[in-house]
Amino acid sequence: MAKIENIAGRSRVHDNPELEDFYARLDAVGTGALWNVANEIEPWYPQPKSVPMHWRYASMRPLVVESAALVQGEDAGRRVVYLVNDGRREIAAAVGLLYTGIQIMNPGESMTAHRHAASALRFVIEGTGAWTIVDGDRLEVGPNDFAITPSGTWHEHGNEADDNFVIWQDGLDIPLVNALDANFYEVHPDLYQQPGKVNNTSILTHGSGILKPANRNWGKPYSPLLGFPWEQTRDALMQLSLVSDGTDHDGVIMEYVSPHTGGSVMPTMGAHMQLLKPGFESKAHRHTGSVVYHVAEGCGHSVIDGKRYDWQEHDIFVVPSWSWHEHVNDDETNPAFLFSFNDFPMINSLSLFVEAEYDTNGGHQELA
Ligand code: GTQ
Repeated sequence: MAKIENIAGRSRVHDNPELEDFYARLDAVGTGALWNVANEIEPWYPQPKSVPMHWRYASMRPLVVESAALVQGEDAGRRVVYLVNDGRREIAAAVGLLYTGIQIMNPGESMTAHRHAASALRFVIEGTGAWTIVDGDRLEVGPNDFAITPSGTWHEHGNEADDNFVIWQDGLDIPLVNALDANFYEVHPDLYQQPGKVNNTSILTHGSGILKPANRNWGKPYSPLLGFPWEQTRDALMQLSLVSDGTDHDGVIMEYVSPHTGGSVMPTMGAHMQLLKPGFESKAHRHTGSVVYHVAEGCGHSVIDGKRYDWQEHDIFVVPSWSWHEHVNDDETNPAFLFSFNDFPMINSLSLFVEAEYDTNGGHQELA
């Protein structure tokens, strides 16, 4: 049944027996009448299937820990509990075309190496001893560190601690790459990579934050820096917060960037860390592009499409494209830190970014 909109320029064709007969004959030759679907497939503004959602770490953690005893890492490939958006179950997305999950590794455990066309990122939640080898570079990561395994890179993960789990959040663009019918997957021919002699090579080479090695070419479409340590990240935000209040909508916010280009770390997904000063209340806005948030430190709440979500450390919540949202740090003494990853590099490269500011008079204004 066509969605009728009685507006000039929109589809307003009512069914009748003659047309129904015509539609049946169109269908029989693999065609259809655009006017029956036009108002659906060309909405006035984005109509995401994803809904705002909030997953409490306190609810997920016991189940994630249970999975570590129930399933062998080598049988699962990766032992991950993934986050399902109520509106996107069929494509395993947490929001939009972004996937996210919580991965747990037992002490001493390691996973086999593989690569895929989808790009991946990690945000470490808890545990020492985590490592990931990305194209031979063995990267050591700890709580609140951010790391990337770009499209096509061999990667495998492990936990060398004797007595603690490692739990981290994975973020991938699997639903996007599948929507484009462009996904490939390969298991490493030797099952495990041979790491280089020096650990954390990408950080030692590209991680200074102020200097760039001279005379070095980098021909790949992603950041040569693969790991972004928390201490350096937190310091950068704290320092910026001494001289800036940041933006009305996000507070003090910085993007993790490729030191080679100054742009997003990967071509499909970008990531930010933001600091909400004690008591900070953002203004509401909305924009195209989907965002997955992870509470790195502190507590507060966000209002997404009119509903309040109170968050604590390591909770995850999502803001679908074009949803109104605002963030509040409920603590009057301590800053709150929100890690987030997004599809902005895609939205921007396709010139599809649109932002609007919430107008308390009821309407909204498009921002230039
Ligand atoms: O580690 O590459 O959570 O391929 C889901 C799919 C993690 C990974 C996930 C993956 C990975």
